[in-house]
Amino acid sequence: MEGLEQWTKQAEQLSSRVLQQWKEQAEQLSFQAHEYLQQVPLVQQIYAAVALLLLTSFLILSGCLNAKKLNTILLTGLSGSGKTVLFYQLRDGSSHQGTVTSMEPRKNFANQP
Ligand SMILES: Nc1nc2c(ncn2[C@@H]2O[C@H](COP(=O)(O)OP(=O)(O)OP(=O)(O)O)[C@@H](O)[C@H]2O)c(=O)[nH]1
Ligand SMILES: [Mg+2]
Repeated sequence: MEGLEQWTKQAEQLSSRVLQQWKEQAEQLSFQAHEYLQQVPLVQQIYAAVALLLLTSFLILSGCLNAKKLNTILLTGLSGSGKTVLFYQLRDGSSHQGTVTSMEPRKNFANQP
């Protein structure tokens, strides 16, 4: 038991050290990016932003146009709410009376071993 606690403490220390390193690296990178961006003229920044906007719009539009139409639907609802009847009506238009509930609650559940 003591070994497990020690191992957990070591793992926590290691993960916090790794996270600290990642945080420092991210801060350094963001600082470098900021320095670099300040050297780029404003006009070029605007061109880059517009190009990025156009590219994103193009990708979203082409994704929407080429999206395949799936023939899958998901029926959800409480037990006995009419999912099976609705399924049969969608499938062949039959009313399919006398459906059987898929799940019956277990009786005397608390007494079961
Ligand atoms: N009056 C009326 N009864 C309905 C309607 N839809 C379903 N029922 C009845 O409700 C009962 C339960 O319908 P099911 O389709 O079996 O319900 P379910 O959602 O599949 O139930 P589970 O399989 O237990 O999840 C059946 O006796 C149906 O005949 C409806 O629109 N109106
Ligand atoms: Mg059902």
